[in-house]
Amino acid sequence: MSQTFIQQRTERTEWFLRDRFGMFIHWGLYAIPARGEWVRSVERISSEDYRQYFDEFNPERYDPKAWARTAKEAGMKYAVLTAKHHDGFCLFDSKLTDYKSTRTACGRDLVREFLDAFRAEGLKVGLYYSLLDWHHPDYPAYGDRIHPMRDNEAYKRDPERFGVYLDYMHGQVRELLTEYGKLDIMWFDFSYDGMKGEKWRATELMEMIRAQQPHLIVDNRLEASGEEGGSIYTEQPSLYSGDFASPEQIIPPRGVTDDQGNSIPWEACITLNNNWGYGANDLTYKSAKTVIRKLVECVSKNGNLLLNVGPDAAGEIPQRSLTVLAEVGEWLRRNGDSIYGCGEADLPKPDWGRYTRKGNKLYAHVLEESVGPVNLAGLGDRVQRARLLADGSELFVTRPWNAKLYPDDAFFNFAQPEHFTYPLPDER
Ligand code: FHN
Repeated sequence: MSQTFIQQRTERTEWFLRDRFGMFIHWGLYAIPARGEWVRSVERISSEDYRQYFDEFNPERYDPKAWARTAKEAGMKYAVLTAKHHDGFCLFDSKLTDYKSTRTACGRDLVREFLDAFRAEGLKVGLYYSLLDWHHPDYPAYGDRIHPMRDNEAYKRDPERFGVYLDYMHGQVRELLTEYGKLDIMWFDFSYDGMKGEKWRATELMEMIRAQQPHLIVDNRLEASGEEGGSIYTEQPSLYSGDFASPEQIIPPRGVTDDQGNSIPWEACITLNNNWGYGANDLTYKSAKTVIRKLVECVSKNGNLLLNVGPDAAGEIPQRSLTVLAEVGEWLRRNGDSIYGCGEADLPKPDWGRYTRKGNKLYAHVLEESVGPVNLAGLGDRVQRARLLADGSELFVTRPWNAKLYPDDAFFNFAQPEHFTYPLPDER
């Protein structure tokens, strides 16, 4: 693929790499059983039995404006909502199916309300769209097969039949791109086994996407999954390799680079508890401290964090999620300069934490309790001054007591000057 392709990808993702922190929202019929979004497959729920959730779905407390305020106050700059997950239920008013929110008791176009509310709060907006579809009669999963995505008999047996599904899938993506205003992200999910790339007619799909919304950024899962990355990691990315890699429930040890070592846009998608969809009994929520540390780690490696919430069947984000997000937002209100617009610092990771960098500003995230001054090893005289970002207070930068031994070291200390054991600048 040409440098122009890479250059266009760089231009498209400029806002994405600046914003760094987004909200992932997995919501749909599976919020009623409240055992995660794979419940139909894992528990082998038949189409008939799963239909009960369609018949009763009526999220009366769905207030996307409240969701948008929550995301904004948490310091999130963009949000991605499931427009359709693997169960095939559409949260938007698709003309290609009746298996949609506007045909349930709520009668609402949940996607349109989400987009309007989050745009009104100034957030960028994205839609997740499942390539798999356990409901559509022409998708291999038709019928009640456990882990249907792994069982592709229908495709092998009758590609024509699967082609009918692909026309449906492409048609719905076109609906989302042409009837819901300017979108910022399309988050496809996911390729697997032999189902990747042209098996989805991905070139045709990407050409349509680029024609309809050329600025839109797309993830890499038209040819990849959460575990594998696809050609975006290579020097020859395909047309449908996507604009960013999407490691899932992990933060890559050294960030994400192509096979030439060039950093490429990436976003770690991570759940707040252990479920993407609402899990009523899943109380394994990460603390705000953990979320902040993971956000710092992503940015220190040139990546984004897409943090997931799973609203309940009433349409509300769980209180435990709200509590964590509020605390993260408080930290970002005071320390967001060290996250937004920042990236890796091209310095060895210090023992005490991580660096992020923006231009000539270096942010030292001291994550380990330090005994005495914090060593900015290797930075020596390059550090002109230090300030505590949260309140702007001065931190004295000192040189080691035997500078000859540590010529490239500099230290700063959170303690007040009288606690210093080193000569203060004016005493040198
Ligand atoms: O199977 C899905 C899963 O339900 C969830 O949507 C995640 C989010 O990235 N993607 C797939 C698993 O990789």
